[in-house]
Amino acid sequence: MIELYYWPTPNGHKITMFLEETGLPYEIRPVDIGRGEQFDPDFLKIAPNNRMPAIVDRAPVDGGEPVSVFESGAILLYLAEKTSRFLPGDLRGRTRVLEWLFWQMAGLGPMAGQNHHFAIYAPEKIPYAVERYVNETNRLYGVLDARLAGRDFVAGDYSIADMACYPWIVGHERQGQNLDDFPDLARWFARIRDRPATQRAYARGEPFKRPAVTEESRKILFGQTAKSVRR
Ligand SMILES: N[C@@H](CCC(=O)N[C@@H](CS)C(=O)NCC(=O)O)C(=O)O
Repeated sequence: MIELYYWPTPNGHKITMFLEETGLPYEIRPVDIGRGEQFDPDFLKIAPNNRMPAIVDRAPVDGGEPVSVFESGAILLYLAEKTSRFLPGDLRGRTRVLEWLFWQMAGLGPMAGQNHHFAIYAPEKIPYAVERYVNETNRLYGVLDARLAGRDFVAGDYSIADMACYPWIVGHERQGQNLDDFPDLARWFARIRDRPATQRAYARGEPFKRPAVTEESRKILFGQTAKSVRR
């Protein structure tokens, strides 16, 4: 049984997408990030960066003590290795998947996240910041579109690299992007959206949906300093 510390955001959806594809048994432990549950001392023990998702695997393959993992890329990799699914075993195939997984973790996710922040949530609209992140998101969409020319998936068969990227493309409209400008990306997007496991993964998030950012959650989410995690 996998315990999944989760909230229905792009990084959370990555993990339910994997779990629904594989059928690994899991239980959701909601972490309401708008209410500050990411600062719960017990959660910080497994996720010291006060961000979800995180998992605890109570039946690791080595038969030892439970294993906890934070960071969505590390979780996807851990689960792929545990199940031998969605990550090729050969040197070349594995390397391609990992480079696109890391590309998402270091580029698409953080840049699209800053895009959301400055374009939607920032109380003051700073044109330079909005333009910077909308343009950078646009560049990254272009990179992905080019990669997908003549390919069904980012790196060989459907893999953890696709699962990492997809949830960050779901918000294309709020990121100021038009999928019509990226035809290969648009086809890939529809291909993954229509997978039954993707539909089930997003449905798992529905009961937890709340208004995106309220006055209360704004203070919790956007006012963090080192003091927020000091114990
Ligand atoms: N690099 C991390 C990022 C995770 C992340 O940013 N999670 C957000 C929601 S998408 C979160 O938990 N935010 C809580 C907060 O900002 O305090 C990962 O991929 O797991």
